[in-house]
Amino acid sequence: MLFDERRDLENRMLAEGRLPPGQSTTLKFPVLHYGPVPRTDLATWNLRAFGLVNEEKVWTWEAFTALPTHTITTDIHCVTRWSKFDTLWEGVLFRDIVEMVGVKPEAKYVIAHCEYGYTTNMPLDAMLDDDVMLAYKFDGKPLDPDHGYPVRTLVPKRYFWKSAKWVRSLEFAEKDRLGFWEQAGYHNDADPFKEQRFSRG
Ligand SMILES: Nc1nc2c(c(=O)[nH]1)N[C@H]1C(S)=C(S)[C@@H](COP(=O)(O)O)O[C@H]1N2
Ligand SMILES: [Mo]
Repeated sequence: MLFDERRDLENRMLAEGRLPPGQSTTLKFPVLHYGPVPRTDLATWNLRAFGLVNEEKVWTWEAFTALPTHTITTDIHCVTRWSKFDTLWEGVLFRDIVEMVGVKPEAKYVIAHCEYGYTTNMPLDAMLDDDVMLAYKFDGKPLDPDHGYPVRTLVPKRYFWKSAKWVRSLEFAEKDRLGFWEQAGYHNDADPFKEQRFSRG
């Protein structure tokens, strides 16, 4: 029964061109990360934007959740070969953050820094896409601790390791700097439809 439901969905997504090569469908929401799940106290939590910006900013939880939000429904693809369709997220658009801090023209890359030192890097251009956000709700509810509570980045057009859980700061940089999985041999671009899983070498 569950198998049929999953197989039907998979065939439909394949027909619609939404299932990237080498992926299969999941109806669950798997949890994947390196290291422990942080315990966050919203009273002391903050989010910082720094580097090549006109004005560094720090948002408390109160200030961050007062910013305008957007909701998006999108597909997510993990390099470990599962894809999940029509996931519903709410948060602050990354481009709105960029607007608020005023990014300098030399800034070409964004490095997301998370609790316990996880990082992931992205070109600034790609982060300005209208589906990239700092998400703090999934399916209308606060994120689960396992899935990045209180805030994660969401970069749906890349493999899911580019979506940084427990994000605490956003660095704007002139030069690219490989993040945690990128240093471990994952592909720097991570486009699921080009199957950019691992870097050559
Ligand atoms: N801070 C942090 N974010 C992270 C990771 C991590 O280890 N630490 N793992 C990444 C990987 S490899 C994946 S596949 C997704 C998994 O997100 P999920 O657990 O919500 O499915 O988170 C990404 N973000
Ligand atoms: Mo992953």
